[in-house]
Amino acid sequence: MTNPKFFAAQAFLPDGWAESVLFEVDGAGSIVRVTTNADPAGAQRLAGPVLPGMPNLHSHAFQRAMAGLAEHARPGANRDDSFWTWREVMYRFVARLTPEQVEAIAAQLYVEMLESGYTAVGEFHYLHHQPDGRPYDDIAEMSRRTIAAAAATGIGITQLPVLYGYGGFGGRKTGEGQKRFLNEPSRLLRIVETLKASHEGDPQVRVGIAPHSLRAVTPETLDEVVIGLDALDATAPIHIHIAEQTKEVDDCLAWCGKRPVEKLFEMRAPDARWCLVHATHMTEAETAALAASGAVAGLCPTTEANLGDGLFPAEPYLAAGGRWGIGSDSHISVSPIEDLRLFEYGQRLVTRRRNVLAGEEAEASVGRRLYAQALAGGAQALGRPIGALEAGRRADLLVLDPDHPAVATLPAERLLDAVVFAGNRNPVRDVMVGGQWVVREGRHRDAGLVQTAYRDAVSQLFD
Ligand code: NGQ
Ligand code: ZN
Repeated sequence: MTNPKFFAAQAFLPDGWAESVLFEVDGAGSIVRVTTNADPAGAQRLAGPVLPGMPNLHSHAFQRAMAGLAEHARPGANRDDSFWTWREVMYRFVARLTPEQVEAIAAQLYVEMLESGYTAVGEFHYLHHQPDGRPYDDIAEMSRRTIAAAAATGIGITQLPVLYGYGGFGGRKTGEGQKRFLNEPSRLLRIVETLKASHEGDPQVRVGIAPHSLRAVTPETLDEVVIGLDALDATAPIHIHIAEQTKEVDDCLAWCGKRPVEKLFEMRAPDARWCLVHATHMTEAETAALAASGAVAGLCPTTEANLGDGLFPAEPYLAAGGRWGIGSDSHISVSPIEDLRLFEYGQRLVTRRRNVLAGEEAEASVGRRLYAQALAGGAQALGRPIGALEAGRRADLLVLDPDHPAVATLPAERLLDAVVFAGNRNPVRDVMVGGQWVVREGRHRDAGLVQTAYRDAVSQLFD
């Protein structure tokens, strides 16, 4: 059988927009050749301009079903609702979830991600055990549920089983709401090992780890889990939440006299395998150190806004060449366009300037620069060959609706600005992941079935 070929009148390649582009895709779903100024003969014609699919580097899938549950002031709250009171709502929500519910919620979420243009997800997964804290018969049961939802819906996944052992800096005891999350490093590594064995050779699945935060591990357990991971896969991704809230910075200072990012660099020099999620509160020195490290900052602008975290120091970080990608995290919004737009708008609102995150000359287009950098950082953080339309990468692509007002009227060099800043109605028409069509004309192939299962699962929860 010959490889399928796809022809796009315009496509966003690593060097920029190109015309008359032919993609040849192999049977395993990878791009084997990209030809520009090509002849469309024998190829399937794509309906509009083509972009690489966006990696979503940070997800807690189950939180999709609680979006909207914590936007209501607590009785007598006196306006002191915060990240920490949101977390109490989240812990109550998580207390009863079954594996079946988690799978149904994840499938609904991944359908929404695919329809909005995300083609890969990093699942930062800490809901490991039964409601009373005992492991399931299969210790990897819950991880298998998100991976199964990814396989069923067609999104690529980097599963990141979370190490969670403590309830605060310096090895504090965990609380009641955290008991489903807990593992020793050795048991967490067994989960990683069994998942790796089950998905060996599957180009759609990668397995890494996520020490939850410096609140939930100690220097010793962090060392142990990273060394253990090295023995299984020395290049596997490592993600960690860090410096999201000012209270976290204060508590870290009280514990060790250093700030979280500063402390992590002292503990384990993060490099290109690492993704530091949020990294909101950094000094100039921490910002420069993270930018120089080659690690990725995992930014989740809509969740960070929703939770009242603060603003990432984006301007100095990008100026120093820092790498970053985006995640939808709590899924209060599931839209790469909205997250990229808010990333720039946060900067405009505080600096009272415009085009704050533009680069020099060739990178003067803010939409294009943000889209391109989020692709590169997301691909790196997820540890899979994605994020660019070139030979050797997965065939993960978005076909924009040629009739969308933001797409139809502007020249190629303005197209990503129009999509990011004016793509209010979703401009994504068709989505291919690993060479397979999963979304056609704006709708996922199983959207109806998945939504019915989601509604059933969630209505049991709220009974
Ligand atoms: C989480 N989410 O693990 O889901 C966290 C909250 C925590 C965000 N930080 C819990 N967005 O950090 O302790
Ligand atoms: Zn998170």
